[in-house]
Amino acid sequence: MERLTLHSLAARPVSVPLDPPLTTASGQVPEAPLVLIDLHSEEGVTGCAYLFCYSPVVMGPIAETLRNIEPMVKGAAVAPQDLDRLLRARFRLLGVQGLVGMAMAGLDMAAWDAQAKAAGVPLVRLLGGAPAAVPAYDSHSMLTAEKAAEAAAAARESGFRAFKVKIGHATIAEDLAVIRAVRDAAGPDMAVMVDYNQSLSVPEALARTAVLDNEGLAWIEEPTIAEDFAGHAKIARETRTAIQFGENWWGLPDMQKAVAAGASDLAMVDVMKIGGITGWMKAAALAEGAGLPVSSHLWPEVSAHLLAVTPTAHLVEYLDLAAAVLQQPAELRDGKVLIRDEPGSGVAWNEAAVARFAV
Ligand code: SMN
Ligand code: MG
Repeated sequence: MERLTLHSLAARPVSVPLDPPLTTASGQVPEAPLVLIDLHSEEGVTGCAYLFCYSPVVMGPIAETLRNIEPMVKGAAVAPQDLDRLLRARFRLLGVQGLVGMAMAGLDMAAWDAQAKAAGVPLVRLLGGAPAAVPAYDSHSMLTAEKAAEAAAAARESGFRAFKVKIGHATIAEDLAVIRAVRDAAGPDMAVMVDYNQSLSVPEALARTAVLDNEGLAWIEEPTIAEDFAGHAKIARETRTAIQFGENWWGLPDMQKAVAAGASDLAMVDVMKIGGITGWMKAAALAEGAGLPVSSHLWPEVSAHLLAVTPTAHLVEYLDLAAAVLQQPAELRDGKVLIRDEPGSGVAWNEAAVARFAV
């Protein structure tokens, strides 16, 4: 790693319109509330990263948290492991989940981006891998059967071999109608996944997965609330279809508890909540040890680099919520996300768009 000294942090809240709004069984996200981070080094290299805040309520507080962290790290080496250790010590009493964890993950992602840019290599090479085309799945909102069929047909046309739709409609019959419309439109070769976004009680999930087990799905995601590891484990034990889970794990402790509980058959790692690039690499090792295939959650451009060095890599989620403010959104070819052989993690701002969506 290059010798870089942290000079300053900039944190800019932007709200990116989503058309159509992201719709899940647990709520809608009409606009993507992001915080864009620029980590400026004294040597003139700037690392970039963004945070997805889920709710606009926390955009300002997270940006403010990053500004308040700046004096703690100003003058420090842009060394992700050291920064992580320093901030964990500072926040030992508070704990590093929630807003602080999100801010720390953003700092980590920006630090790794700065290091990759300073070294003149893509993040994947800094991590010991090489640019690749990473298999992806086309990830969609909760849709009507008709809209889901249209999206699935378009996904097949553009070369995707895997497709996810969110479900959790009022009845299992409505869920089935969507799944069968997707299957009809996408054909038998398409892997089809569904995402309940935590919307079912355990008994309701058991009732619904008993029916879905006959639909040949590649995975059923987050059937019950994210904090209920035992509930997910019960559903995983009693469901033949693979249970996908993990986008809401706050760091390695949550993942370790989930693995110990046998909560799922697959692991979905969110590069922000897991603790940035540094957290992801620990999660990848834990997943390898536990034999869990790893898929990513959001951040398709960064996650492609990470999956290319993840031993049990499965699929990158193609759902690009920050595309409107990125100079180069994730590049797709034949159902795969391409890792560009260019310096950094793939995050750089389209400043005109940032100005347009600034909050
Ligand atoms: C999801 C949830 C919340 C915001 C974006 C996406 C979803 C997914 O659970 O798996 O993409
Ligand atoms: Mg999900």
